[in-house]
Amino acid sequence: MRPAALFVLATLASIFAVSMVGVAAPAPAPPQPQPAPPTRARRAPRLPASPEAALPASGGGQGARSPASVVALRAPGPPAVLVRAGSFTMGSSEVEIAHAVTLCKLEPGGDLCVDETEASFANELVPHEVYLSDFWIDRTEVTVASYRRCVSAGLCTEPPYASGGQRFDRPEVPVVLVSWSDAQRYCAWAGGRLPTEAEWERAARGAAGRRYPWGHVYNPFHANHGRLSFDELDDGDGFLELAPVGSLVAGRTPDGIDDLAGNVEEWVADYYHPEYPSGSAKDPRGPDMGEERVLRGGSYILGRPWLRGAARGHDLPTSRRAWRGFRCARDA
Ligand SMILES: [Ca+2]
Ligand SMILES: [Ca+2]
Repeated sequence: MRPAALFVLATLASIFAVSMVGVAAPAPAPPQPQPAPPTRARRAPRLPASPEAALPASGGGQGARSPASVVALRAPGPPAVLVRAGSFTMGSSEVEIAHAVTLCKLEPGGDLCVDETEASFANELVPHEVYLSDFWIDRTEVTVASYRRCVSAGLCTEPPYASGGQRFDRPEVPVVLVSWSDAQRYCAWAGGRLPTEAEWERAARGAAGRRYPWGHVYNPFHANHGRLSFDELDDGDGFLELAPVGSLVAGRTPDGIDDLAGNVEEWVADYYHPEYPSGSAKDPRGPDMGEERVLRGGSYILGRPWLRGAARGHDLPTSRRAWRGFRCARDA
């Protein structure tokens, strides 16, 4: 189902991700029965024994540089945005998924994207009508500064920065190296909860189903993204690794929500299932059980197709990644 080229990419990417953090050069990754395509899903099987293995290149230092083309304003705004009740279409059609493959081919390593890549986006099927009640969602990803308050209160777990991720321990950037339970615990402490997958998609795509948080057309300066390449980091947006939350104002949704595409991918509440239930739904909360939890929005190591508002990632809830954080939601 998947081409050898993609397997080679996934294998080399694994080797690269580990070698970048300065640990002993690993033996080539053993062949896997079902090598994953170049999506977030490919990272799920290689859970690190320690957080170092989840850390990307250390060359970023503070992870940012600011070319003149990037306006790094962190304009103050409300901590949360109210999304009014209504219906929207969740998920993607076959045509939209084919377009995602086209987007993949535009990446630097796009020659490795073939039509079979379509399989990796098939988890967005099928489009279905969802009605959501009013809800609040955080305007930004949860920052290190905010998360630290919960740690100080004795209710949240300190992220394992000491294991090689000290450069991510900066107050203005999103907290990373957090498990799904860490995220859930923080949101409860803050008086909320993780957004449902449907709420997250509604926030990112709006009621009319735009492709990206800012609109329908990809713009590399509107999100802190990465790329499909052996080097997954891309500082063309001004940031090699984490950006302070709300840095890319042009990528804000019309509702005023920041970084729903890129920077850190975000845990949401739902268990992951590779296909949506058919039929319409009201305030869906996902499957009753599962092994993995859903991730949304792409990150600073992923390229354009994975930054779409409909794109879905997934991983074990105990996993911790240097490109993964969360934001909270609340009932209205
Ligand atoms: Ca970037
Ligand atoms: Ca994000």
